[in-house]
Amino acid sequence: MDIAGNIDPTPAIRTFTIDTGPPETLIDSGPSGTINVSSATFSFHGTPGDTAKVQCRIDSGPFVDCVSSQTFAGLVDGSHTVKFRAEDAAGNQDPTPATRTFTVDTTVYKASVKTVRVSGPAKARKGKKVTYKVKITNVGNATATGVKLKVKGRGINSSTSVGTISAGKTSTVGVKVKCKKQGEFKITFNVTSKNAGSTAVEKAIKVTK
Ligand SMILES: [Ca+2]
Repeated sequence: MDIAGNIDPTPAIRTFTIDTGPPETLIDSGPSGTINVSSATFSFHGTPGDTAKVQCRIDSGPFVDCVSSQTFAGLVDGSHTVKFRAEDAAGNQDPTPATRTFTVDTTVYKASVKTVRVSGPAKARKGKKVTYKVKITNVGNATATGVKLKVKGRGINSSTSVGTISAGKTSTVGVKVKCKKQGEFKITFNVTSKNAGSTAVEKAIKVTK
């Protein structure tokens, strides 16, 4: 306005935006809990939509620019933590990065009943019962399930359920067999399982009158 009271018809206007609100970061997908592979892929985004970029870090590494989806590879067995931090055009960073912790375990778990040891008599009388002690060892690193012991020979046919054998443990099974037939023959002790393979051991016996 001048002395005469005239108002400037074109007042000076400056438009600017004050942006002090940091964005929020959201993880859309990616592993949690325990995974059996050495890499992990995450998708994520910043909100609101004016997020200029997202930075990621894994474990004690630095925050670096990353784009969804991001794969972290070559992960060693153990616990890992990833963080995602959105940043807007004004440079405001999410003060509370989105965090996910997961565990990598690439150990291969397998049960194996390779070791079977049989002890018992080499001679018997016809019509009598003899007892064998069968030691079954699970040499694997996982529980063996559905373990069965089948004993077969001349006139001999029996099946015993052993059940489960823990990793690295031995189950001892006592089996009584009746020697119905005379002669020299072999008795087969066959161990089978649902997940730990099978193995057979033979033992010679002489059955007399
Ligand atoms: Ca946050």
